[in-house]
Amino acid sequence: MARTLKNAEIAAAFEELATLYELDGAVVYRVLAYRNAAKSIRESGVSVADMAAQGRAEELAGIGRTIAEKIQALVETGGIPAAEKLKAKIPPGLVEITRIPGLGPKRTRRLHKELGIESLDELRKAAEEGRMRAVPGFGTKAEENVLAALAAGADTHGGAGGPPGSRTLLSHALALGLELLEGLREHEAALRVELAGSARRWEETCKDLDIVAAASDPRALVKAFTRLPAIDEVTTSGEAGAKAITHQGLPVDLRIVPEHCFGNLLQHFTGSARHNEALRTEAVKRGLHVSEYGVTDDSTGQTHACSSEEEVYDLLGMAYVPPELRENRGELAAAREGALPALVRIEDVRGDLHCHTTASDGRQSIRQMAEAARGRGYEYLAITDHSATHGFGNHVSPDDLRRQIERVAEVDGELGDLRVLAGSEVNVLPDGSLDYEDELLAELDWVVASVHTSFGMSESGMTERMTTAMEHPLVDVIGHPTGRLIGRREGYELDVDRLIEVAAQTGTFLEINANPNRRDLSDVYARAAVAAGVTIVIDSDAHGTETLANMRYGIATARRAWLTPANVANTRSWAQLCKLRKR
Ligand code: DGT
Ligand code: CA
Ligand code: CA
Ligand code: ZN
Repeated sequence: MARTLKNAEIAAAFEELATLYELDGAVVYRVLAYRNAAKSIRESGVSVADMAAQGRAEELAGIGRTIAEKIQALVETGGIPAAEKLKAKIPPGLVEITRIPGLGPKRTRRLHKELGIESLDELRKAAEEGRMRAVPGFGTKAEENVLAALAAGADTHGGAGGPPGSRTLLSHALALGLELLEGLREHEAALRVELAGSARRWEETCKDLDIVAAASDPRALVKAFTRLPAIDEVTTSGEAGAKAITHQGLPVDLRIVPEHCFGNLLQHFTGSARHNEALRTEAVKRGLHVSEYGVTDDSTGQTHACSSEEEVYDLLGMAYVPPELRENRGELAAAREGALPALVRIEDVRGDLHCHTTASDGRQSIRQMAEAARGRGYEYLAITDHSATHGFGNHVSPDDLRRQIERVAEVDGELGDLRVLAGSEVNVLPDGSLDYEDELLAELDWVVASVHTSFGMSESGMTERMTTAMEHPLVDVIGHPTGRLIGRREGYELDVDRLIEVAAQTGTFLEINANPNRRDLSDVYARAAVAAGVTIVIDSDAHGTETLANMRYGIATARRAWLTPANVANTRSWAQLCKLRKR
């Protein structure tokens, strides 16, 4: 039998199939179906090939019968018949062209149709000779981008799956990490099992997962680990632990440690390396030597093993440092002086002030979102659908918004103990104006202003645009202020220091958008904002009831930013929050 295909390989085959269909001009929903299938396969925690071999592929999220059959064919024969057919008719060079940043299947198709381009070489020539700009939607900038991408070797990278060494978004890593923890904790040999490393510090992305465990029978626990359904391949394994790779391609480091020094090892493997290095340097000044196995007093030569992390910090004369702060950003001095902040916790959040419904690009109704918010114990929820000019999904015309305000009031009446607020996520237009009239905005309880278009402005233009929006008396908060998408898109050109300064001057709140792809403001910027006197709002930006729970990633960013409940507007009651805002 052939080698079992990895999830990433199967996902890449469906990614390619979607691209081939799109190049062929297939209807949009078909292309989307294969793209979604590819995503679902890549993120699957179990082996998709094994599921297919057992005839169970349809049990996977997003996989129906047609796609299940294609997976089966791919696993058995090494190819998907529909893809082979398309490959026979579409020049192979076109698929390569779609991988160039800024092109993609739709634009590649247009270049093919208008200029007859079928290969990277022909593309390069067309760009060099200035022929691309004759095609609608392409200009000299597009030609420059193509030449730059080709020079940078964009054509040599594989397509789907991301380059090797790419980092995994925390939400994906954490979901896997918690599943692995659960699997390990269930085992009879497990005494203690904890997540360490960047995932425990709630960083934005993780290179790998680190797990620290103590076991009554280390070999048995390691063996159980290598057999967990999430594990694809075991790289090394022994009494001290194992290194493995999950089906999603995320490496996992399991270390088994003696229980009496569990605290030392957990502290060591939680890191960060920067924090630990500073910690050790500081300890040496006090005549102490910190290692993975204990804290040694240089004068007596005695080593204290610590079963808890609290003991480690205590021996060094410091308060316990929460993992989110362990980045060597001043936490050691604060811990020594007893000046660590009382960090904001998820339980402190009393409401969510940014979410979407089917009125724009959300998946549920106002009523459903409100019930879910009440289920989370919130006191208030602002419904903030996209405004009139938003480019995706439905948009809310001024008349739609007036009806929405009425509907929100109805739901608010129906849900006695939850305050449902009528809001909007209003687009900030390139000149800094908003896309509803002031009279209409004045009828809203809550206004989020965000940039969703014209990302390509100059730094001064974009900063001016945001400044103008913040000077508007009815703008309560700037949504996802820098516009970055973690691992995918840098924020737009923006003078963030100036943004923060004007937010402080105008009394405009700045958002920590809790979507794990955004976490915008970042920890560093949020800390700077609070230092400058800005109040933060942490929002889920949920597009469905289940993503209200993304609030935890916003809280994580806030904690990494050293924020206390007082720095966060929505730890207050709605009445108290209203006193704090500028209007
Ligand atoms: P990552 O994996 O890049 O997302 O970030 P971490 O922090 O999880 O890094 P990783 O997995 O390389 O190592 C886990 C922890 O082990 C790290 O946070 C601290 C500790 N560690 C690793 N290498 C070193 C080192 O060279 N020196 C010190 N002091 N600690 C280290
Ligand atoms: Ca790690
Ligand atoms: Ca590691
Ligand atoms: Zn939004």
